[in-house]
Amino acid sequence: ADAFAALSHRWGRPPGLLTAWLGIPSPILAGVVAREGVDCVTLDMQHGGFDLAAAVLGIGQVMLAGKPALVRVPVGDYATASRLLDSGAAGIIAPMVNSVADARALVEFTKFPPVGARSWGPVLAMDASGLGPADYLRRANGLTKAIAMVETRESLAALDDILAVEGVDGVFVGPSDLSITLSGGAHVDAEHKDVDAALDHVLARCRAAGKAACVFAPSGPRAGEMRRRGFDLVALANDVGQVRLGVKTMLEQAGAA
Ligand code: 3PY
Ligand code: MG
Repeated sequence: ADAFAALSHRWGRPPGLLTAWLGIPSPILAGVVAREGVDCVTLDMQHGGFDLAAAVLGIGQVMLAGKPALVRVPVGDYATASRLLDSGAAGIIAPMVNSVADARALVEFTKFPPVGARSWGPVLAMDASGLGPADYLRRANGLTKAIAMVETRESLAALDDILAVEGVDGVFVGPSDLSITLSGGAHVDAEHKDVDAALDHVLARCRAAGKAACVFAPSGPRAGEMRRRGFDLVALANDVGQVRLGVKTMLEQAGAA
């Protein structure tokens, strides 16, 4: 149960967790990154290239490194969320959760009764965690996290009701989509002052509800700032940015840039 417990023990407690965020659909890369100092690794099936097979293999590699794997599913694809939990994902990030109905659908597929209606079949999750069926059934709703993305005006308006849905463990702000919706499509700016004000609001409402506040950060410095502000889980930009930064840094070190 180590990789699950590593997430659930620290969930909602400072200091905030830092997650890598991968779109390049390589299970091997997921394992490499997991062995660095990150707290967890998120595989992105919404905008990244991960399909179900690559995500299942990636979850395995991340767990082999002793770290929890989170997966962002495609919009509304809650059936896939169940399959990823069956494979050992420690949490699901669901994009564009705009209403209580969306939040309830997420919970239905990610939590066992009586909270939700998740179907039984956690074969790899039990194998990797060492939990037998009775323990997995008893503990899964607490060990695995259902995280609803708040990244539209509708979602912000429904925030308190979404946070009140039993089984929603936290919300995750998508600052880029939020900047688009808040500006009526005029710009995409993850660090715009309107987004910043919304971030404070989400953090305060999460605190009031006793649930975790998570956020995507487009850069390392911004990730540090979000963590200091009190976010419980912060995504460290993405794999493409990290590879670019690595190449640039090494070129500089080689005196070639
Ligand atoms: C957003 O900023 O909209 C996200 O979904 C984070 O990747
Ligand atoms: Mg988004």
